Amino acid sequence: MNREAIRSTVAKIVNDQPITDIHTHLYTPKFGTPDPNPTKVDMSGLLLWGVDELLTYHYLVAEVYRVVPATKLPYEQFWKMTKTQQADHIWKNLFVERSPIGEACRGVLTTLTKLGLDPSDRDLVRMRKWFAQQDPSKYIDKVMEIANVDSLTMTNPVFDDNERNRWLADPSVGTDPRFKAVLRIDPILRAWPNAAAKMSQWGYNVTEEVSQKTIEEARRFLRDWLDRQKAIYMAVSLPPDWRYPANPADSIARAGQTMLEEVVLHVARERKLPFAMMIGSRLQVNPGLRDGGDMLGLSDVLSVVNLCRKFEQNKFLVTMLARENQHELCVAARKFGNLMVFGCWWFLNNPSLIDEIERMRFELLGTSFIPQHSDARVLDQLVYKWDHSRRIIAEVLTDKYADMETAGWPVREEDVKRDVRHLFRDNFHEFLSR
Ligand code: FIX
Ligand code: ZN
Repeated sequence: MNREAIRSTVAKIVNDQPITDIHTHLYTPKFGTPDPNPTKVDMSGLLLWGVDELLTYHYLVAEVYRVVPATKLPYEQFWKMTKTQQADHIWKNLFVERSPIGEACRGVLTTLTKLGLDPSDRDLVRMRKWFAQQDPSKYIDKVMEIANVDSLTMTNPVFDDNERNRWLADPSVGTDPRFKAVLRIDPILRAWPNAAAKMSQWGYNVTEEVSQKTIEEARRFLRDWLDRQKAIYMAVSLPPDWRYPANPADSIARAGQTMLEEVVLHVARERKLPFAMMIGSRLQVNPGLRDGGDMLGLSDVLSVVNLCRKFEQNKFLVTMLARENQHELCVAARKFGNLMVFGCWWFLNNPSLIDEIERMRFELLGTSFIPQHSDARVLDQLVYKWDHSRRIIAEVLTDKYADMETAGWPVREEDVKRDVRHLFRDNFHEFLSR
């Protein structure tokens, strides 16, 4: 096959491959959709969708404050605006008065175009009318079909009151064949004293001091929620200064380490579930931007190595936020079969970085990794996040297959199909069931 033939074959196979999206912030319709004029913002419906949610994505809120500073529009004033007013502000300043060339802006355009809504007439009102006609559950099917995604993995933070109360009120809230749940437990490792206080309010006999009783009760807590959610893995995000083993002088980090070793990894092993670590998020450096106020920091791959070596019976799904950690993480995965590298997370989810990272991963890991996840917070984002990533991954794969062909191993369509199936679905499912 010449390069052009390889390119078109690979592009078609990558496009036709249904994807299991292993990390999103999307929800089943039973979790409700936001009330346009919410009385209690933090108790609003959780499934975000539609053009105003697309435009008020926290990536774009952060970007609009680059062009209209808080000295001109104080944050609290922005958050008092209705979602539609916020969306109008972002559309005007990032799309109309400047070219929407940034990845998050371009993503909105790709989504609107692939939904058949030509954004070039810049008429938000017309587009809002179209979205208002959609039924959330049917719309999930439509978006999954356009994005060619056949399974969505939620992120279910049990320490979030709005989320937890919905599970307690109706455990079937997560029951939807299109969605799988993930037990997200950041406070247990990031701030054990706060987590302990909440868990004891919920009837678990735990204390800040990590006694044997606390360990037993915390394990019971995880088992209860894994059963309630039928979660397929447990997950946390960790700060750049997370270390394993923890700094002995830091009592909170030490408590977090004991909870990790004695509770989280113990129950994960018992249930044969992977433990996902998303490492490198430095939270709320600018609280005014709310979800848009987090950033990244260089993290420690050796801590991941220490954990994989010590807990060889555990399975670890790992993604890191700093570009500078990607090479070392790839090499760490060459040393530990219980380490599955996944995704170009958050600030890495940009074409130039996806290209660089995937190229390096194919060269160091062959097809034994999970190239991407969407991290979609708004349902419609699935359309652009997978469209953009598929194109880049197909380009990189084309180069790799062309090099393989030059080296004397002919490219066969059935082999490409098998490899792409591994990358976008089977590596994850095999890792879950291993
Ligand atoms: O911790 C996470 O799951 C992050 O993905 C999110 O918190 C982050 O805000 C995000 O949306 C990244 O894309
Ligand atoms: Zn996420």
